[in-house]
Amino acid sequence: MRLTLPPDPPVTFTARLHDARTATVIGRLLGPAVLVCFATGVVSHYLQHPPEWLADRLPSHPSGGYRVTQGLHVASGIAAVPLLLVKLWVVYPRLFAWPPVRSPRHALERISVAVLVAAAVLEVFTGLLNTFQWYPWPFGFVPVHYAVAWLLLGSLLLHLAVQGPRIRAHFTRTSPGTLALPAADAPDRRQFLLGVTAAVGAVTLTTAGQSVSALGPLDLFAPRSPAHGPQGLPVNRTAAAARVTRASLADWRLTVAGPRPYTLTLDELRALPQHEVTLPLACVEGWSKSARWTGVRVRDLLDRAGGGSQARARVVSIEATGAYRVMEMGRLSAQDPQTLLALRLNGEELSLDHGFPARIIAPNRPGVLQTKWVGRLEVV
Ligand SMILES: Nc1nc2c(c(=O)[nH]1)N[C@H]1C(S)=C(S)[C@@H](COP(=O)(O)O)O[C@H]1N2
Ligand SMILES: [Mo]
Repeated sequence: MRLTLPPDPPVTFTARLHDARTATVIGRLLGPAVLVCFATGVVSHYLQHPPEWLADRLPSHPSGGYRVTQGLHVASGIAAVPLLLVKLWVVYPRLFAWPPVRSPRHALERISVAVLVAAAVLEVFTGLLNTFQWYPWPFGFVPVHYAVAWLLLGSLLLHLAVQGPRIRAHFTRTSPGTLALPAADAPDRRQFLLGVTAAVGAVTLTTAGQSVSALGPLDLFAPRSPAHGPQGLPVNRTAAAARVTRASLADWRLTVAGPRPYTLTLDELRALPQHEVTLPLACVEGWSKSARWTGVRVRDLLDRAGGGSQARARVVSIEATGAYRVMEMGRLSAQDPQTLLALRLNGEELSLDHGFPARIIAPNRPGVLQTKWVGRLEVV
């Protein structure tokens, strides 16, 4: 019986950059970016949605911890965008490999790569658009971004295992196996990688200024500049968007619920011992900014309602609707002496957009949990 040869591939790729060495070198950058992004993303998720056993153990220190982890999350995610595009460009000729499936094992490998690519693209796409607060999809951002992160991690680990021998062979220039590649690749690849590094450096440097103040002057493309906003601080959701007006606050009282409930007027709050802290506001979208806050310790308010030293808190905003109207705070945060019901920001009374008459500021917490326009505190 005569064997017929398979037809030639529809396209031939002669470019030398589409080889395993280039794919490995890009992977050496993309892999760590994805892993850092994953780890810091899990931190962010558990700070915002802790399971019951964790809620009272979430550390309130270091006070700027979330600023660092979320800054890294967004920066590594942004760096992953050009790296992912380049990686796909390097390996795309394999899409046209012939025959498309050589064996059951090969078929599984291709399916796992398809899942990896789909998860990676979906993850950076949803994350990037979230930094612009743009949600052009019918599903909730948080659950999907979180679930796809695990899918991405799983398919990445599988990919690393399957490609292990190849990665080892091409990991360094002196790895066994690398010598088999045509030496003529070297200058091309060096220039290519230089370009990729420059692109990644450029997108990182022109966006990291949203959380690294030293890079502020280079902050050209981040959706929000920490330098702009009333009282030297950006505003995420304005009072107008939350439908909070001076008029709606005319009869404002702080209600503190607990075994010994009470209410306070703003003047009564101002008459209580005031404390000053310097703490950053660190938005999940990536911007952060440190500010000086003055107000009453949350633990003192809870204590007066009969909370005791183990109390946690629930905080309710006067805002009628909105995802961040009700916030829960575990014991370590509620009892931290730096956790304030703040009345003043950078030496001035809070502006309406920053949460007048009173807002929460707490160490090592995501911005979404720094509740503005607080109307009610509950001992839990
Ligand atoms: N009541 C209420 N508090 C809120 C929000 C909100 O939408 N409603 N947004 C949160 C988010 S996402 C952030 S980042 C911070 C921003 O605070 P700022 O607007 O004072 O900078 O407020 C938080 N507090
Ligand atoms: Mo935020």
